[in-house]
Amino acid sequence: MKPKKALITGLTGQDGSYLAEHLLSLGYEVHGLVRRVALEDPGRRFNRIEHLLDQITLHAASLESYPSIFHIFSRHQFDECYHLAAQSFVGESFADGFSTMNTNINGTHYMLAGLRELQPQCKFYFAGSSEMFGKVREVPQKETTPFHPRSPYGISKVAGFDLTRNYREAYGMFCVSGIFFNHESPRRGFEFVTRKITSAVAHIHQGLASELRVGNLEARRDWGHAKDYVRAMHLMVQREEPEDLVVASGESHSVREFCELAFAEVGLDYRDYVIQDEKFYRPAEVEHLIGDSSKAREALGWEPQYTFQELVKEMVSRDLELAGKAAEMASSAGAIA
Ligand code: G4F
Repeated sequence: MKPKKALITGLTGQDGSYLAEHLLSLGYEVHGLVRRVALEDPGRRFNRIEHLLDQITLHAASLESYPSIFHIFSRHQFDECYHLAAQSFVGESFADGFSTMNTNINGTHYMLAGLRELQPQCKFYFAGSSEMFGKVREVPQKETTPFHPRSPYGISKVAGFDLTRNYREAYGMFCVSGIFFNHESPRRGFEFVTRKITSAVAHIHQGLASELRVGNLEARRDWGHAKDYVRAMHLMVQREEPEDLVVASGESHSVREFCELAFAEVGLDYRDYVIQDEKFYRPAEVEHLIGDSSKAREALGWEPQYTFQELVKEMVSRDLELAGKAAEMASSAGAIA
């Protein structure tokens, strides 16, 4: 049988890299849509997918250019398309809401429009977000909880979610959104709070830093492991009928608890190092996210395999390795000087 062919946008990111690995392990032919600048600077941009480069096919295109997306869809047929690419840092969306809206809303619209025009049979997955719940109307949040986004990012995700549903309803395409709560890993970007914390823990432990400045320590998130969540994406696309589903761990922890646990991994007390700094507060905060994913668990037979504690442990351990190398390099540079 011919292998299934999947296109992933955002393949170089945390979720894209884990999803590519997962699909390859299932025998898929995996293609990625990446920006031309990434192809021109593979050393820096492909750090999460270096080990996959000889097993995947990359196409240069921009989510800001409909012709570039149309070009790919006119030359390659796909069975499944996972649209993960986005400006995904909420903090940055306050700094430049226009770029976030442009990439996230138009990018999603161009993908959907291109598929409708050229390959409407291709199944489409949209990476929705628990940020869409924003100022939450109920606890825990589930599929029927109304959205009340609190950032340009959240607003752009609601628009992407609505676009995805509209293509499903208007044109009968298999278009589905995962409403995913926060998911982290050692491949997380350093701007997100979890990685910022685990990286600081490792640097402090190695004597490379002395403090960690963060914003709101009381914000609560439902944090899972990205590896678990990409399995749920794939399962959602395998269903007979498209249905938007919440995927979450069902546990909520504060940023303070994350700090406490991460510093404790190296025997330190976070209170000696963590400083709250107004600079990292958001103009409008999402205070408390916790998901009810019972529908997804039943429909997909999905269960997360990682606990919160295992997630923190794995992230700290990876950052200790990296900081160890950085400390070695710093000391050998000092010896040469
Ligand atoms: O790690 P964060 O930046 O993630 P956030 O805003 O929850 O968004 C992430 O999860 C969403 C799913 O719900 C995704 F859609 C989105 O793309 C992204 O992956 O911040 C988490 C919390 C926030 O309440 C923030 O205010 O941590 C708080 N926080 C406190 N100090 C901080 C900091 N966040 C960051 N990034 N940096 C801080 O110093």
